[in-house]
Amino acid sequence: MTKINNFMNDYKLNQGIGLPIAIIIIALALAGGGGSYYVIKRQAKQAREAQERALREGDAKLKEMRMMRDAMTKSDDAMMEKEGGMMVPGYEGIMTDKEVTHMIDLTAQNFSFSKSEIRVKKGEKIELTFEVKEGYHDWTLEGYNVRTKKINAGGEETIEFTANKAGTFEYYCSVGSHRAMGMTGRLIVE
Ligand SMILES: [Cu+2]
Repeated sequence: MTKINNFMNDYKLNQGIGLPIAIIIIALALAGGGGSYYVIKRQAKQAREAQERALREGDAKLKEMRMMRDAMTKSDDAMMEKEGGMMVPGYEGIMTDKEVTHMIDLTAQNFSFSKSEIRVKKGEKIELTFEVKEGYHDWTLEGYNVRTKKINAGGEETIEFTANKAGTFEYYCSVGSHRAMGMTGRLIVE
């Protein structure tokens, strides 16, 4: 506006030349301002469109993720149904019509096992993880012909067998006189 004021002052000084120039300046200022108004409006529109596009893409991604999740849930259900199995809360194993996997953790130290009695159901598949905390030991199960390797402290072994005979079976460590020293327990299959 100072420019225009200057021109107006000039106009007052040089009446006749100043007026047309002042009109041109005002027209240019309006055109320029109008131009930048449209630029701002266009930029705002582009920004809004970009935002809408991002939202649409986000929706599509979310939809895709939901579909994947649903498909996974369905396939898990279908698998369980096919295998005739179900997860039993609080039970350390997977139950199926055919077999039950019973997982057992057992540790050994000088000269005892962490469990002196283990109870399983007849027909269960036993998955026993034997871990040696101290010394050198094994886990031998009478009546089943099942035993781990002799293992040093820090080592472990997982053995699998099916408890297909009911009864009470003694287990022990076959290293040296460990059995006599109290490294025994019993497996009850009922
Ligand atoms: Cu032992």
